[in-house]
Amino acid sequence: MSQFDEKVKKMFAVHEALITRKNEPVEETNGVYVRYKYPVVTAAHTPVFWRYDLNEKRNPYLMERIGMNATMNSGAIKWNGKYVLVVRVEGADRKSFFAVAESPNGVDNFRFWDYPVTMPDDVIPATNIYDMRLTAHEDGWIYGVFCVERHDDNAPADDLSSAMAKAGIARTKDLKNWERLPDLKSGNQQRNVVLHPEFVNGKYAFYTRPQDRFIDAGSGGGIGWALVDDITHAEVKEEKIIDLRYYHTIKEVKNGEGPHPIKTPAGWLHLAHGVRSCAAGLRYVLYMYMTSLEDPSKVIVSPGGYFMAPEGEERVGDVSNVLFSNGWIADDDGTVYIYYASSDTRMHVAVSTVNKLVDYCMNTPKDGLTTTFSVETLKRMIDRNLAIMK
Ligand code: M1P
Repeated sequence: MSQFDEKVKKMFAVHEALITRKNEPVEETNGVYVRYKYPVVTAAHTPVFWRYDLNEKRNPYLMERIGMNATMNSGAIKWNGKYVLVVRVEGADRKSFFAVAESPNGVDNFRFWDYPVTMPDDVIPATNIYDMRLTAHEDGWIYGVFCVERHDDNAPADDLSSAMAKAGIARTKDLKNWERLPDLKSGNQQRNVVLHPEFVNGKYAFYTRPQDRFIDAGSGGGIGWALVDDITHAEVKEEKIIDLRYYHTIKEVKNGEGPHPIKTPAGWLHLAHGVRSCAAGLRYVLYMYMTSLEDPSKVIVSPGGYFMAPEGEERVGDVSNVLFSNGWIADDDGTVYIYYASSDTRMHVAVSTVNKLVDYCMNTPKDGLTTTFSVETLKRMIDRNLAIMK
């Protein structure tokens, strides 16, 4: 075997060892969920044949030709018995694209399909697309709703950073062939838009996140809700804010819906991200809330504080101090696989159950918005516990 072939063989073996490595639950700390030790998808999980030209004549030094920078913010769905992620892969050229990775058990052995997703363009092509939320809708289609980013042509000529965010919509039956629908029409910029899985009053329902500017949510007060008659020409005509931002909370600066909510007998279970500002920059954490079965836009419980925050090596990456989730899978036995990205760099999984998550939502004290309220809440817990401990 030539030296080149040996190097190629070794590279494939190292890659195979990485993607087939058994994952391990980390000892439970808070009783709500269990994190898994190893990230489930990293840039190194992308196929060797995406990154290296394997022809010795064209690539005698066996150099990486197409670099992959990150694998993050992934939509998730149980599909043909497999745990499937539509991963946001970001190349070294900063362009994100979607690629499907599937696992037989949800916690390890995620393997990418051979080709990335070919996403058709809308009328005006986008520069970048990312953060797909997958919804198997009761109309029979699987929808992918994602952020579509284009340069803001109204910005001064020397400003090459200003951009416009919109929600792109596409649908599929097989996760391979995607039909692109027109972008969601809206009076403001939108990111973190999510399609609710059921019709509401006979209409498609979207969770929205109106924002004045590309980065700042500005006057967009939080997670919004809009009903749409025709998904093939989706337009936000009326939008109401259902989960508001508040001063001195984990979602003071911004928030955004995560994956579509999970239906439970107690209500719709929601996972979202909240953003606050600090001297180190923005801090993104995950939080939960529940809405009513009768009216999915009506919040019924809002546990205070964060559900998950970046820990250990999760805290460091391309955009440090960030947890972000746009995918989870609820199995028929009630197990919930929460897929989350850390610091815009890699994908992880944490596992819980529907019952535990509902219990968490129902019994975590709300954020009373002041220190006094928090201390009184804490004192009540101490009183009750000391009475038991006596
Ligand atoms: O960098 C953190 C996240 O920032 C954005 O989220 P949001 O619009 O809520 O601020 C998104 O670009 C997301 O992809 C990214 O992970």
